[in-house]
Amino acid sequence: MRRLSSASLDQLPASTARPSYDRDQPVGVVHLGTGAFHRAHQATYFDALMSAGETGWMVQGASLRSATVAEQMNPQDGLYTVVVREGHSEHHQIIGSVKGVLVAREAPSDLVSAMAQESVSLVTMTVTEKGYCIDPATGTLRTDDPGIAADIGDIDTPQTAPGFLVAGLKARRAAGRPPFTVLSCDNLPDNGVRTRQAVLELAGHVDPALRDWIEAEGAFPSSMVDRIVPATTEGDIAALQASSGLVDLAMVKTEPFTQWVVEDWFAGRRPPLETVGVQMTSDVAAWEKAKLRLLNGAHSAIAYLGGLAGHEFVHEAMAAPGFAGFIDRLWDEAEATLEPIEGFDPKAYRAQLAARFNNAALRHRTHQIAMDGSQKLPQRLLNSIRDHRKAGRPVPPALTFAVAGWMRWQLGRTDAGEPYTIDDPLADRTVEAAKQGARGLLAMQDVFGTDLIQDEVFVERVEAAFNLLRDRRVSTCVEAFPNQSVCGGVMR
Ligand code: CS2
Repeated sequence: MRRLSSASLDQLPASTARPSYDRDQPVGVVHLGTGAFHRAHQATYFDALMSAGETGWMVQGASLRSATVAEQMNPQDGLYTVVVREGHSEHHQIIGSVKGVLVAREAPSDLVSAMAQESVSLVTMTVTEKGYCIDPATGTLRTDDPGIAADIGDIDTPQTAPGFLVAGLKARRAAGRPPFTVLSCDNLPDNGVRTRQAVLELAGHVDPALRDWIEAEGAFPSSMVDRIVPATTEGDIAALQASSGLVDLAMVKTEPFTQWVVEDWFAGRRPPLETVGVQMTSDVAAWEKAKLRLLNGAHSAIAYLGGLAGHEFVHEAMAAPGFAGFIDRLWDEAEATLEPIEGFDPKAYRAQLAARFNNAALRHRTHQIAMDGSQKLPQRLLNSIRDHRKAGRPVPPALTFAVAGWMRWQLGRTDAGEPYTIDDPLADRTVEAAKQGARGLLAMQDVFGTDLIQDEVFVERVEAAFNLLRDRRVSTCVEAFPNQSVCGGVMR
């Protein structure tokens, strides 16, 4: 069976949308981390820009470690299908904005050279929370990370995302070119601020003059990104092949919804993203906070509690007894920590989120979201709890219950006794700590900071919830959550 590529595009069914522009144009963007999320999100905006007649916004993709994405995309000339699913409807669009994918580990200097090209004015990145090599609790660069330590020793052969940014900026300065804008597209609060801090700190170790130049000339806008992109399965590829007649190993599946809010702070040429639906603003932080606490906070709660209760997919967990009510309660608590945003209606947003989570056609696996929990917990759940406590309010029960769900997840077995792998950079430590109970986990300062363990009421509540989730069935606990007789002494 033939592979999707420039040469086979004309074999696709007429209903499949495809690039209308000439793809032979300069690269304006380098993207670090060309995973499914990037392909379903940022790359589609650059595709829309070029479809609208803008030129020079092709994306040079890069994977920092694995060659898998390069193997999926390069034989396809960077082309791939975005499959948008909702209910029984399905829409297929070929995206043409990605030129190809470099594997940084195999050829680090090729990626540095790509970043230093004159036509490039933007480096975007989706390297996941752990890719920033920062301490999740404090947001500072982890100089004890082996990759960062290696980058400090030899910045010209970088290994980490901050390392590549510093090496790319160093090469531009040496070539007498202005810096590129660094646009983080990961689910981190103040992602631009954090990226800038990590880059400046690393550059300071390497060359203080380079650090000063980046500080003075560089731009690190924050951004909020949103689109649910479940991992592609072999079944998805086979189904697409059956309808399109071509094999597309780089396809992604997603929902109709997409949102991108970008801080308007650019060094050099700036893509007119506002013409393709991006919200350009001077303040992203409030949007990011709302999205992290409402969408991602609920996602993580569903992942741990739903996963433990044996639900494979988000929509299945949402339909299980007690879950939707529990998530609504969690949203009440998270919403209470948000400041008003112009153009943001929490009630409508929550209703839309519930509908998105109920999109059964997505088949979004709870285990996918459960990954890397230690890196996600602070911004998704813990900071909301902190805000309640700082405001002198009671311990918020649903948020606390969700944190206890993450703790219970570290025990490695579902309600039915099925074992699973805990996919987390700190798994060795979380698994050991969970054996000591909730307090063992709370002592992990890189997750919980130093404040929460001193909040005795919170500690008692989360410990009681953890013990409950450990000793009874998780499904029963969620169902009984609002019920005083089961959760009364514990959660109220
Ligand atoms: C999810 C996110 O896997 C996860 O942790 O919560 O990837 C989520 O689907 C996106 O942030 C939606 O924009």
